[in-house]
Amino acid sequence: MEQNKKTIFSGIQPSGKITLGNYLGALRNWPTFQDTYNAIYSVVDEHAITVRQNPAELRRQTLELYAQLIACGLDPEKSTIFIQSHVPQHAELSWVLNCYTMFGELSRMTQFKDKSAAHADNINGGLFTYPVLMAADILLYQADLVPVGEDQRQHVELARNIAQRFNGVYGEVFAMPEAYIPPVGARVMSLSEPEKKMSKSSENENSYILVMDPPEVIMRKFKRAVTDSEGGIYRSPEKPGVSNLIEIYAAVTGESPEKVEESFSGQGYGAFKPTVGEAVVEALRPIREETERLLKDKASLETLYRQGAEKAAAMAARTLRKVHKKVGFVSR
Ligand code: ATP
Ligand code: LTN
Repeated sequence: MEQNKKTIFSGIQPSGKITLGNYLGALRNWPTFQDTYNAIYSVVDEHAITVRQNPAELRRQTLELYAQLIACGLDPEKSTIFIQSHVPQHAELSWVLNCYTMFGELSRMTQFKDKSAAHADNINGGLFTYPVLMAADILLYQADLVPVGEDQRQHVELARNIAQRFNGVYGEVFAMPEAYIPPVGARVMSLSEPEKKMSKSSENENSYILVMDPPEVIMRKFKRAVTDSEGGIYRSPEKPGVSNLIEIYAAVTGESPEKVEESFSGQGYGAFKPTVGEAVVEALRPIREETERLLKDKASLETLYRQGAEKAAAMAARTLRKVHKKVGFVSR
């Protein structure tokens, strides 16, 4: 690890197959940091089990996601890429930080409220303390910057509060992390219910585009995307579906949303929807193909995630040792 570089950390859950929202809001931005930062990225399987997962699928999705991080341009030589459960320090620090996090703070987390409503039959302790494990992920690596989509801003804020509280008692143990929210694509909305964010754990598969969706499926989902009866191609709070399509198109083509509105003005949805679909197909094609290639070579993938976990654990162990000492645990 180079001492003069700042550290960046982010995580993504293998709780389903990744969506266009995950890609535009998070993954796509990650490779841009790997030359200028100590970049550390994790497939957070421990977070994923806060809602019930099918074990065989979780295992497959974890490997697929790991391959996708590389397919999106992360270089295991430059960045540290690992699977969360392979680095036990995350769960260990999480326990300590739980004792420095207030019940009231956790009760205010909007993701907890949303997920408790969505999984009313399984509101478990892990769902509640999810943000503490996320704080542990970030603070273990002394991360300065945390690139996430808009929905995670509140969790990063909580990680800062926990760090501040801990540092307030014990001195400068943790670096103060800051969220980095990308200027475009930070909140891709559902194609079927555009008032909600596009989510990989949605029950309705027409609501999301998966990075691994074949072109014809992507085209079909865009053609079915919910719009409105007014007909104009411009952004407005009254037109969440159309606004979302404009923003998706802008994000994948690199054009500004204003420019997109201008060039499609006067056209109907019948032409606009497939144009957005085609742009998305082309943006995702190289990632899908590279992921498929990487997944064929399980042995190489295994070498990579083992090396990643080793590198991560070396950094994490340093922070955990310090924390254990500060709180008064006898050294091992
Ligand atoms: P789940 O639906 O299971 O909660 P998710 O789709 O929200 O999962 P996460 O693994 O929780 O995905 O998030 C990975 C990253 O993707 C985070 O940085 C998150 O902010 C970002 N992200 C998730 N959904 C979107 C979205 N619709 N638009 C932009 N970014 C998103
Ligand atoms: N909670 C995040 C995933 C996540 C994460 C992290 C992101 C887990 N640990 C640490 C940034 C830093 C999510 O669901 N989007």
